[in-house]
Amino acid sequence: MEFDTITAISTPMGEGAIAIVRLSGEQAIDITNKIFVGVGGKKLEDAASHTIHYGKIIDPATGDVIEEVMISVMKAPKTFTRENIVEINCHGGLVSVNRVLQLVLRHGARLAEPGEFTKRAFLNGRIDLSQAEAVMDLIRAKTDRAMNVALGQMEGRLSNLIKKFRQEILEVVAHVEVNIDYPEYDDVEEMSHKMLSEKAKYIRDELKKLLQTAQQGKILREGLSTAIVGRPNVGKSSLLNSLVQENKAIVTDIPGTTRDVIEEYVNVRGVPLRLVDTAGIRETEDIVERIGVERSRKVLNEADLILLVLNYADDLTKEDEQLFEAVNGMDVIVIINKTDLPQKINLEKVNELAAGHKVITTSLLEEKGIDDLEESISLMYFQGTIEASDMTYISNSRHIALIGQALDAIEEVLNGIDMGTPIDIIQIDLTRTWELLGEIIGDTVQESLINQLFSQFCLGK
Ligand SMILES: Nc1nc2c(ncn2[C@@H]2O[C@H](COP(=O)(O)OP(=O)(O)OP(=O)(O)O)[C@@H](O)[C@H]2O)c(=O)[nH]1
Ligand SMILES: [Mg+2]
Repeated sequence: MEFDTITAISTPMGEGAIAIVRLSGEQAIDITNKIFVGVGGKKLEDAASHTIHYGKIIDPATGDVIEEVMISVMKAPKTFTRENIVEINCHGGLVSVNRVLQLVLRHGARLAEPGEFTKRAFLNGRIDLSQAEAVMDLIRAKTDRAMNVALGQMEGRLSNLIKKFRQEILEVVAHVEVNIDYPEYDDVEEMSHKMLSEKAKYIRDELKKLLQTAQQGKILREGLSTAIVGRPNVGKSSLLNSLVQENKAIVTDIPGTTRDVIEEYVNVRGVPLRLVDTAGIRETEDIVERIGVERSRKVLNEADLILLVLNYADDLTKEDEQLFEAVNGMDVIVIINKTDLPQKINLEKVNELAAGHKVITTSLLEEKGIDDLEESISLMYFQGTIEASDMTYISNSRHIALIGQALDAIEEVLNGIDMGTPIDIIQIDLTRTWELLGEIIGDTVQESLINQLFSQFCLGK
Protein backbone atom coordinates (compact mmCIF):
# COMPACT_ATOMS: atom_id res chain seq x y z
CA MET A 1 0.00 0.00 0.00
CA GLU A 2 1.13 3.52 -0.71
CA PHE A 3 0.40 6.38 1.70
CA ASP A 4 1.25 10.07 1.97
CA THR A 5 4.07 11.19 4.25
CA ILE A 6 3.10 11.92 7.83
CA THR A 7 4.91 13.77 10.59
CA ALA A 8 4.53 14.54 14.29
CA ILE A 9 6.49 15.47 17.37
CA SER A 10 7.14 12.07 18.93
CA THR A 11 8.45 13.17 22.30
CA PRO A 12 6.33 14.62 25.18
CA MET A 13 5.42 18.30 24.99
CA GLY A 14 7.59 20.26 27.38
CA GLU A 15 11.20 21.03 28.02
CA GLY A 16 13.73 18.23 27.71
CA ALA A 17 17.23 17.56 26.49
CA ILE A 18 16.02 16.29 23.10
CA ALA A 19 12.80 16.49 21.13
CA ILE A 20 12.11 14.40 18.06
CA VAL A 21 10.17 15.23 14.92
CA ARG A 22 9.38 12.00 13.13
CA LEU A 23 8.41 11.51 9.49
CA SER A 24 7.17 8.37 7.80
CA GLY A 25 6.36 7.79 4.15
CA GLU A 26 7.76 7.62 0.66
CA GLN A 27 8.76 11.32 0.73
CA ALA A 28 10.19 11.38 4.26
CA ILE A 29 13.81 11.62 3.16
CA ASP A 30 13.18 14.00 0.23
CA ILE A 31 11.18 16.42 2.36
CA THR A 32 13.84 16.50 5.08
CA ASN A 33 16.55 16.93 2.47
CA LYS A 34 14.93 20.18 1.28
CA ILE A 35 15.46 21.82 4.68
CA PHE A 36 18.69 20.15 5.81
CA VAL A 37 22.27 21.21 5.29
CA GLY A 38 24.68 18.57 6.46
CA VAL A 39 28.33 19.09 7.30
CA GLY A 40 30.30 19.33 4.10
CA GLY A 41 27.07 19.68 2.10
CA LYS A 42 26.13 16.05 2.68
CA LYS A 43 22.81 14.99 1.10
CA LEU A 44 20.40 12.72 2.95
CA GLU A 45 19.34 10.99 -0.29
CA ASP A 46 22.77 9.38 -0.49
CA ALA A 47 22.73 8.33 3.14
CA ALA A 48 22.85 4.63 3.88
CA SER A 49 19.90 3.20 5.79
CA HIS A 50 20.05 3.31 9.58
CA THR A 51 22.64 6.08 9.80
CA ILE A 52 22.67 9.34 11.73
CA HIS A 53 23.72 12.75 10.38
CA TYR A 54 24.72 16.04 11.93
CA GLY A 55 23.80 19.37 10.39
CA LYS A 56 21.45 22.35 10.37
CA ILE A 57 17.81 22.88 9.53
CA ILE A 58 17.51 25.90 7.23
CA ASP A 59 14.36 27.62 6.02
CA PRO A 60 14.95 27.59 2.23
CA ALA A 61 12.65 30.59 1.78
CA THR A 62 14.75 32.92 3.94
CA GLY A 63 18.00 31.07 4.40
CA ASP A 64 17.58 31.38 8.20
CA VAL A 65 19.10 28.71 10.39
CA ILE A 66 16.24 27.17 12.37
CA GLU A 67 17.94 24.47 14.40
CA GLU A 68 21.05 22.40 14.90
CA VAL A 69 20.07 18.75 14.61
CA MET A 70 21.00 15.08 14.41
CA ILE A 71 18.97 13.20 11.82
CA SER A 72 18.39 9.45 11.75
CA VAL A 73 17.61 8.00 8.34
CA MET A 74 15.90 4.63 8.15
CA LYS A 75 14.95 3.35 4.73
CA ALA A 76 12.03 1.10 3.89
CA PRO A 77 11.27 -1.70 4.42
CA LYS A 78 13.24 -2.46 7.58
CA THR A 79 11.60 0.21 9.74
CA PHE A 80 8.82 0.50 12.32
CA THR A 81 6.25 1.39 9.64
CA ARG A 82 7.94 -0.41 6.74
CA GLU A 83 8.15 3.03 5.10
CA ASN A 84 11.03 5.49 4.93
CA ILE A 85 11.44 7.03 8.37
CA VAL A 86 13.35 10.13 9.35
CA GLU A 87 13.80 11.25 12.93
CA ILE A 88 15.01 14.80 13.47
CA ASN A 89 16.58 15.16 16.91
CA CYS A 90 16.22 18.79 17.98
CA HIS A 91 17.17 20.70 21.09
CA GLY A 92 14.42 19.96 23.54
CA GLY A 93 12.57 23.26 23.63
CA LEU A 94 8.97 23.69 22.55
CA VAL A 95 9.72 26.56 20.20
CA SER A 96 12.58 24.87 18.40
CA VAL A 97 10.77 21.60 17.84
CA ASN A 98 7.64 23.41 16.66
CA ARG A 99 9.60 25.45 14.15
CA VAL A 100 11.09 22.31 12.66
CA LEU A 101 7.66 20.69 12.54
CA GLN A 102 6.15 23.71 10.76
CA LEU A 103 8.90 23.63 8.18
CA VAL A 104 8.43 19.93 7.54
CA LEU A 105 4.69 20.49 7.12
CA ARG A 106 5.28 23.35 4.71
CA HIS A 107 7.46 21.10 2.56
CA GLY A 108 4.93 18.41 1.94
CA ALA A 109 4.32 16.26 5.01
CA ARG A 110 0.92 15.96 6.66
CA LEU A 111 0.37 16.11 10.42
CA ALA A 112 -0.12 12.57 11.71
CA GLU A 113 -3.16 11.52 13.68
CA PRO A 114 -2.64 9.92 17.10
CA GLY A 115 -1.25 6.41 16.65
CA GLU A 116 -0.91 6.78 12.90
CA PHE A 117 2.70 5.54 12.79
CA THR A 118 1.68 2.35 14.56
CA LYS A 119 -1.38 2.11 12.34
CA ARG A 120 0.89 2.15 9.31
CA ALA A 121 2.97 -0.62 10.82
CA PHE A 122 -0.30 -2.56 11.03
CA LEU A 123 -1.61 -1.61 7.59
CA ASN A 124 1.74 -2.39 5.99
CA GLY A 125 1.62 -5.83 7.59
CA ARG A 126 4.58 -5.50 9.94
CA ILE A 127 2.51 -6.17 13.05
CA ASP A 128 -1.02 -7.40 13.60
CA LEU A 129 -3.71 -5.65 15.59
CA SER A 130 -3.02 -7.30 18.94
CA GLN A 131 0.65 -6.43 18.58
CA ALA A 132 -0.24 -2.83 17.81
CA GLU A 133 -2.43 -2.70 20.88
CA ALA A 134 0.50 -4.04 22.89
CA VAL A 135 2.57 -1.04 21.80
CA MET A 136 0.07 1.16 23.59
CA ASP A 137 0.08 -1.10 26.66
CA LEU A 138 3.84 -0.90 26.71
CA ILE A 139 3.73 2.88 26.94
CA ARG A 140 1.16 2.79 29.69
CA ALA A 141 2.62 -0.08 31.72
CA LYS A 142 2.94 0.85 35.38
CA THR A 143 4.89 -2.13 36.71
CA ASP A 144 7.63 -4.43 35.46
CA ARG A 145 5.17 -7.27 35.21
CA ALA A 146 2.67 -5.28 33.17
CA MET A 147 5.56 -4.34 30.93
CA ASN A 148 6.57 -7.97 30.45
CA VAL A 149 3.03 -8.95 29.51
CA ALA A 150 2.90 -6.14 26.96
CA LEU A 151 6.31 -7.11 25.57
CA GLY A 152 5.22 -10.72 25.18
CA GLN A 153 2.13 -9.63 23.31
CA MET A 154 4.08 -7.25 21.13
CA GLU A 155 6.43 -10.06 20.17
CA GLY A 156 3.37 -11.91 18.98
CA ARG A 157 2.79 -14.40 21.77
CA LEU A 158 -0.99 -13.95 21.75
CA SER A 159 -1.09 -13.60 17.97
CA ASN A 160 0.72 -16.88 17.45
CA LEU A 161 -1.66 -18.72 19.75
CA ILE A 162 -4.70 -17.25 18.02
CA LYS A 163 -3.25 -18.04 14.60
CA LYS A 164 -2.67 -21.63 15.67
CA PHE A 165 -6.30 -22.02 16.80
CA ARG A 166 -7.55 -20.49 13.57
CA GLN A 167 -5.39 -22.80 11.49
CA GLU A 168 -6.79 -25.83 13.29
CA ILE A 169 -10.35 -24.63 12.82
CA LEU A 170 -9.64 -24.07 9.16
CA GLU A 171 -8.43 -27.64 8.77
CA VAL A 172 -11.65 -28.97 10.25
CA VAL A 173 -13.71 -26.66 8.05
CA ALA A 174 -11.86 -27.99 5.00
CA HIS A 175 -12.58 -31.52 6.06
CA VAL A 176 -16.25 -30.72 6.57
CA GLU A 177 -16.40 -29.07 3.15
CA VAL A 178 -15.23 -32.30 1.53
CA ASN A 179 -17.96 -34.06 3.41
CA ILE A 180 -20.62 -31.66 2.17
CA ASP A 181 -19.36 -31.86 -1.42
CA TYR A 182 -19.08 -35.65 -1.49
CA PRO A 183 -21.89 -36.88 0.75
CA GLU A 184 -21.80 -40.31 -0.92
CA TYR A 185 -18.75 -41.28 1.14
CA ASP A 186 -20.36 -42.37 4.41
CA ASP A 187 -17.10 -42.87 6.26
CA VAL A 188 -16.10 -39.28 5.56
CA GLU A 189 -19.18 -38.09 7.42
CA GLU A 190 -18.37 -40.23 10.42
CA MET A 191 -14.79 -39.10 10.42
CA SER A 192 -15.85 -35.48 10.15
CA HIS A 193 -18.04 -35.77 13.19
CA LYS A 194 -15.32 -37.38 15.22
CA MET A 195 -12.65 -34.94 14.14
CA LEU A 196 -15.01 -32.02 14.58
CA SER A 197 -15.96 -32.93 18.08
CA GLU A 198 -12.38 -33.60 19.15
CA LYS A 199 -11.08 -30.34 17.73
CA ALA A 200 -14.00 -28.30 19.03
CA LYS A 201 -13.45 -29.65 22.54
CA TYR A 202 -9.76 -28.91 22.34
CA ILE A 203 -10.35 -25.34 21.14
CA ARG A 204 -13.02 -24.79 23.78
CA ASP A 205 -10.66 -25.89 26.57
CA GLU A 206 -7.84 -23.73 25.25
CA LEU A 207 -10.08 -20.67 24.98
CA LYS A 208 -11.32 -21.27 28.52
CA LYS A 209 -7.74 -21.38 29.77
CA LEU A 210 -6.99 -18.15 28.01
CA LEU A 211 -10.05 -16.47 29.49
CA GLN A 212 -8.90 -17.51 32.94
CA THR A 213 -5.82 -15.35 32.52
CA ALA A 214 -8.01 -12.37 31.79
CA GLN A 215 -8.56 -11.27 35.37
CA GLN A 216 -4.84 -11.28 36.12
CA GLY A 217 -4.02 -9.74 32.78
CA LYS A 218 -6.51 -6.97 33.33
CA ILE A 219 -5.16 -6.26 36.80
CA LEU A 220 -1.62 -6.04 35.42
CA ARG A 221 -2.77 -3.70 32.71
CA GLU A 222 -5.21 -1.42 34.45
CA GLY A 223 -4.32 -1.86 38.09
CA LEU A 224 -6.48 -3.43 40.77
CA SER A 225 -9.01 -0.85 41.82
CA THR A 226 -8.78 -0.98 45.60
CA ALA A 227 -10.98 1.01 47.97
CA ILE A 228 -10.07 1.69 51.59
CA VAL A 229 -13.30 2.03 53.52
CA GLY A 230 -14.28 2.26 57.16
CA ARG A 231 -15.71 4.50 59.81
CA PRO A 232 -14.11 7.91 60.41
CA ASN A 233 -10.80 7.95 62.27
CA VAL A 234 -10.00 4.21 62.04
CA GLY A 235 -6.78 4.90 60.08
CA LYS A 236 -7.76 4.69 56.39
CA SER A 237 -5.57 7.58 55.29
CA SER A 238 -2.74 6.25 57.45
CA LEU A 239 -3.08 2.95 55.56
CA LEU A 240 -2.84 4.69 52.19
CA ASN A 241 0.24 6.54 53.36
CA SER A 242 1.87 3.32 54.60
CA LEU A 243 1.25 1.53 51.33
CA VAL A 244 2.53 4.35 49.14
CA GLN A 245 5.32 5.04 51.66
CA GLU A 246 4.66 8.73 51.51
CA ASN A 247 2.41 11.20 53.31
CA LYS A 248 -0.06 11.66 50.48
CA ALA A 249 -3.25 11.89 52.52
CA ILE A 250 -3.88 14.17 55.47
CA VAL A 251 -4.02 12.28 58.76
CA THR A 252 -5.45 13.85 61.93
CA ASP A 253 -7.19 12.60 65.04
CA ILE A 254 -10.32 14.50 64.00
CA PRO A 255 -12.98 12.11 62.67
CA GLY A 256 -14.07 13.22 59.21
CA THR A 257 -10.65 14.46 58.09
CA THR A 258 -10.79 13.01 54.60
CA ARG A 259 -13.54 14.76 52.68
CA ASP A 260 -12.78 13.75 49.14
CA VAL A 261 -11.62 10.65 47.38
CA ILE A 262 -7.82 10.40 47.10
CA GLU A 263 -6.30 8.15 44.44
CA GLU A 264 -2.73 6.79 44.22
CA TYR A 265 -0.96 4.08 42.24
CA VAL A 266 1.13 1.63 44.26
CA ASN A 267 3.06 -1.43 43.33
CA VAL A 268 2.41 -4.19 45.87
CA ARG A 269 4.78 -7.07 45.10
CA GLY A 270 4.28 -6.59 41.39
CA VAL A 271 0.52 -6.11 41.61
CA PRO A 272 -0.38 -2.58 40.57
CA LEU A 273 -3.06 -1.14 42.85
CA ARG A 274 -5.16 1.85 42.04
CA LEU A 275 -5.59 2.70 45.70
CA VAL A 276 -8.47 4.93 46.73
CA ASP A 277 -8.77 6.49 50.18
CA THR A 278 -12.30 7.50 51.00
CA ALA A 279 -14.12 9.67 53.49
CA GLY A 280 -15.13 7.70 56.58
CA ILE A 281 -18.67 6.48 56.15
CA ARG A 282 -21.13 7.76 58.77
CA GLU A 283 -24.37 9.71 59.01
CA THR A 284 -23.46 13.37 59.08
CA GLU A 285 -25.05 16.81 58.97
CA ASP A 286 -21.94 18.45 57.56
CA ILE A 287 -22.69 19.07 53.90
CA VAL A 288 -19.10 18.75 52.63
CA GLU A 289 -18.55 15.57 54.57
CA ARG A 290 -21.87 14.21 53.32
CA ILE A 291 -20.82 14.66 49.70
CA GLY A 292 -17.60 12.86 50.60
CA VAL A 293 -19.53 9.98 52.14
CA GLU A 294 -21.68 9.71 49.02
CA ARG A 295 -18.54 9.51 46.88
CA SER A 296 -17.14 6.82 49.17
CA ARG A 297 -20.23 4.71 48.57
CA LYS A 298 -19.77 5.11 44.81
CA VAL A 299 -16.09 4.14 44.95
CA LEU A 300 -17.02 1.14 47.03
CA ASN A 301 -19.38 -0.12 44.35
CA GLU A 302 -16.82 0.19 41.57
CA ALA A 303 -13.86 -1.40 43.38
CA ASP A 304 -12.29 -4.80 42.61
CA LEU A 305 -10.92 -5.14 46.14
CA ILE A 306 -12.13 -3.63 49.42
CA LEU A 307 -9.85 -2.99 52.36
CA LEU A 308 -12.33 -2.67 55.21
CA VAL A 309 -10.67 -1.00 58.19
CA LEU A 310 -11.89 -1.45 61.78
CA ASN A 311 -10.65 0.05 65.04
CA TYR A 312 -9.16 -2.45 67.52
CA ALA A 313 -9.57 0.00 70.36
CA ASP A 314 -13.27 0.58 69.83
CA ASP A 315 -16.47 -1.44 69.93
CA LEU A 316 -17.99 -2.55 66.66
CA THR A 317 -20.82 -0.23 65.74
CA LYS A 318 -23.90 -0.41 63.62
CA GLU A 319 -21.98 1.46 60.91
CA ASP A 320 -19.34 -1.26 60.84
CA GLU A 321 -22.02 -3.88 60.41
CA GLN A 322 -23.64 -1.89 57.62
CA LEU A 323 -20.28 -1.72 55.86
CA PHE A 324 -19.95 -5.49 56.02
CA GLU A 325 -23.38 -5.75 54.44
CA ALA A 326 -22.49 -3.26 51.75
CA VAL A 327 -19.42 -5.26 50.65
CA ASN A 328 -21.18 -8.58 50.71
CA GLY A 329 -20.11 -10.71 47.76
CA MET A 330 -17.04 -8.59 46.94
CA ASP A 331 -13.34 -9.32 47.42
CA VAL A 332 -12.63 -8.04 50.92
CA ILE A 333 -9.68 -7.95 53.29
CA VAL A 334 -10.62 -6.92 56.82
CA ILE A 335 -8.01 -4.87 58.63
CA ILE A 336 -8.18 -4.38 62.38
CA ASN A 337 -5.99 -1.37 63.06
CA LYS A 338 -4.56 0.28 66.20
CA THR A 339 -3.51 -2.96 67.92
CA ASP A 340 -1.04 -0.90 69.95
CA LEU A 341 -3.99 0.39 71.96
CA PRO A 342 -6.00 -1.60 74.53
CA GLN A 343 -8.48 -3.97 72.90
CA LYS A 344 -12.15 -3.16 72.91
CA ILE A 345 -13.27 -4.83 69.71
CA ASN A 346 -15.01 -8.19 69.88
CA LEU A 347 -12.84 -10.43 67.68
CA GLU A 348 -15.34 -13.27 67.58
CA LYS A 349 -17.94 -10.92 66.26
CA VAL A 350 -15.48 -9.64 63.63
CA ASN A 351 -14.74 -13.16 62.44
CA GLU A 352 -18.43 -13.86 62.25
CA LEU A 353 -19.08 -10.72 60.18
CA ALA A 354 -16.01 -11.37 58.02
CA ALA A 355 -17.57 -14.69 57.01
CA GLY A 356 -14.45 -16.25 55.56
CA HIS A 357 -12.76 -13.08 54.34
CA LYS A 358 -9.13 -12.67 55.32
CA VAL A 359 -8.69 -10.75 58.58
CA ILE A 360 -5.40 -8.96 59.31
CA THR A 361 -4.33 -6.96 62.35
CA THR A 362 -2.17 -3.87 62.01
CA SER A 363 -0.72 -1.06 64.01
CA LEU A 364 0.00 1.56 61.43
CA LEU A 365 1.44 3.75 64.16
CA GLU A 366 4.06 1.11 64.94
CA GLU A 367 4.33 0.06 61.27
CA LYS A 368 3.17 -3.47 62.00
CA GLY A 369 1.10 -5.75 59.79
CA ILE A 370 1.70 -4.08 56.41
CA ASP A 371 3.78 -7.05 55.22
CA ASP A 372 0.92 -9.42 56.01
CA LEU A 373 -1.45 -7.23 54.06
CA GLU A 374 0.83 -7.05 51.03
CA GLU A 375 1.33 -10.81 51.12
CA SER A 376 -2.43 -11.39 51.26
CA ILE A 377 -3.11 -9.12 48.29
CA SER A 378 -0.45 -10.78 46.18
CA LEU A 379 -1.65 -14.29 47.09
CA MET A 380 -5.27 -13.40 46.54
CA TYR A 381 -4.77 -12.54 42.87
CA PHE A 382 -1.65 -14.32 41.76
CA GLN A 383 -0.99 -17.36 43.99
CA GLY A 384 2.61 -17.08 42.85
CA THR A 385 1.70 -17.89 39.21
CA ILE A 386 2.59 -14.38 38.14
CA GLU A 387 6.22 -15.48 38.13
CA ALA A 388 5.62 -17.68 35.09
CA SER A 389 6.92 -15.23 32.55
CA ASP A 390 6.09 -17.52 29.64
CA MET A 391 2.36 -17.23 30.36
CA THR A 392 0.16 -15.76 27.69
CA TYR A 393 -2.14 -13.31 29.41
CA ILE A 394 -5.05 -11.60 27.79
CA SER A 395 -5.62 -8.21 29.29
CA ASN A 396 -7.29 -6.06 26.69
CA SER A 397 -11.09 -5.83 27.12
CA ARG A 398 -11.58 -6.07 23.38
CA HIS A 399 -9.68 -9.36 23.30
CA ILE A 400 -11.49 -10.67 26.36
CA ALA A 401 -14.88 -9.94 24.81
CA LEU A 402 -13.93 -11.59 21.50
CA ILE A 403 -12.55 -14.70 23.14
CA GLY A 404 -15.75 -14.90 25.22
CA GLN A 405 -17.83 -14.74 22.04
CA ALA A 406 -15.62 -17.28 20.29
CA LEU A 407 -16.08 -19.58 23.26
CA ASP A 408 -19.88 -19.24 22.97
CA ALA A 409 -19.69 -20.04 19.28
CA ILE A 410 -17.59 -23.15 19.83
CA GLU A 411 -20.01 -24.28 22.57
CA GLU A 412 -22.74 -24.01 19.92
CA VAL A 413 -20.68 -26.27 17.68
CA LEU A 414 -20.47 -28.85 20.47
CA ASN A 415 -24.20 -28.54 21.20
CA GLY A 416 -24.91 -29.06 17.53
CA ILE A 417 -22.82 -32.23 17.47
CA ASP A 418 -24.64 -33.55 20.55
CA MET A 419 -28.04 -32.84 19.05
CA GLY A 420 -27.19 -34.39 15.71
CA THR A 421 -27.53 -31.11 13.81
CA PRO A 422 -26.59 -31.40 10.11
CA ILE A 423 -22.94 -30.72 9.62
CA ASP A 424 -23.40 -27.81 7.21
CA ILE A 425 -25.32 -25.95 9.95
CA ILE A 426 -22.64 -26.69 12.52
CA GLN A 427 -20.10 -25.34 10.13
CA ILE A 428 -21.67 -21.88 10.39
CA ASP A 429 -20.77 -21.67 14.09
CA LEU A 430 -17.37 -23.07 13.39
CA THR A 431 -16.68 -20.40 10.79
CA ARG A 432 -17.97 -17.79 13.21
CA THR A 433 -15.44 -18.90 15.82
CA TRP A 434 -12.74 -18.52 13.22
CA GLU A 435 -13.91 -15.01 12.31
CA LEU A 436 -14.18 -13.84 15.92
CA LEU A 437 -10.64 -14.98 16.64
CA GLY A 438 -9.55 -13.22 13.47
CA GLU A 439 -10.82 -9.93 14.84
CA ILE A 440 -8.26 -10.11 17.64
CA ILE A 441 -5.37 -10.02 15.24
CA GLY A 442 -7.17 -7.68 12.87
CA ASP A 443 -7.71 -10.17 10.09
CA THR A 444 -11.48 -9.91 9.93
CA VAL A 445 -12.00 -6.50 11.41
CA GLN A 446 -13.85 -3.41 10.21
CA GLU A 447 -12.08 -0.24 9.22
CA SER A 448 -14.10 1.96 11.58
CA LEU A 449 -12.95 -0.14 14.51
CA ILE A 450 -9.35 0.11 13.40
CA ASN A 451 -9.59 3.90 13.21
CA GLN A 452 -11.16 4.09 16.62
CA LEU A 453 -8.51 1.85 18.18
CA PHE A 454 -5.58 3.81 16.84
CA SER A 455 -7.10 7.16 17.80
CA GLN A 456 -6.50 6.23 21.44
CA PHE A 457 -2.74 6.29 20.90
CA CYS A 458 -0.37 9.12 21.75
CA LEU A 459 0.45 11.60 19.04
CA GLY A 460 3.65 10.73 17.23
CA LYS A 461 3.49 7.01 18.08
N1 LIG B 1 -2.65 4.45 68.14
C1 LIG B 1 -2.79 4.38 66.86
N2 LIG B 1 -3.24 5.45 66.18
C2 LIG B 1 -3.36 5.36 64.83
C3 LIG B 1 -3.03 4.17 64.12
N3 LIG B 1 -3.28 4.37 62.82
C4 LIG B 1 -3.73 5.65 62.72
N4 LIG B 1 -3.80 6.24 63.90
C5 LIG B 1 -4.26 7.60 64.23
O1 LIG B 1 -5.66 7.67 64.08
C6 LIG B 1 -6.04 9.00 63.66
C7 LIG B 1 -6.90 8.91 62.42
O2 LIG B 1 -6.14 8.43 61.33
P1 LIG B 1 -6.55 8.68 59.84
O3 LIG B 1 -5.61 7.88 58.99
O4 LIG B 1 -6.68 10.12 59.56
O5 LIG B 1 -7.98 8.02 59.84
P2 LIG B 1 -9.09 8.02 58.68
O6 LIG B 1 -9.75 6.69 58.76
O7 LIG B 1 -8.49 8.39 57.39
O8 LIG B 1 -10.09 9.13 59.18
P3 LIG B 1 -11.14 10.00 58.31
O9 LIG B 1 -10.44 10.53 57.13
O10 LIG B 1 -11.52 11.05 59.27
O11 LIG B 1 -12.27 9.10 57.98
C8 LIG B 1 -4.73 9.76 63.46
O12 LIG B 1 -4.49 10.53 64.58
C9 LIG B 1 -3.68 8.65 63.29
O13 LIG B 1 -2.41 9.06 63.70
C10 LIG B 1 -2.54 3.05 64.88
O14 LIG B 1 -2.23 1.96 64.39
N5 LIG B 1 -2.46 3.22 66.26
MG1 LIG C 1 -8.85 9.89 56.14
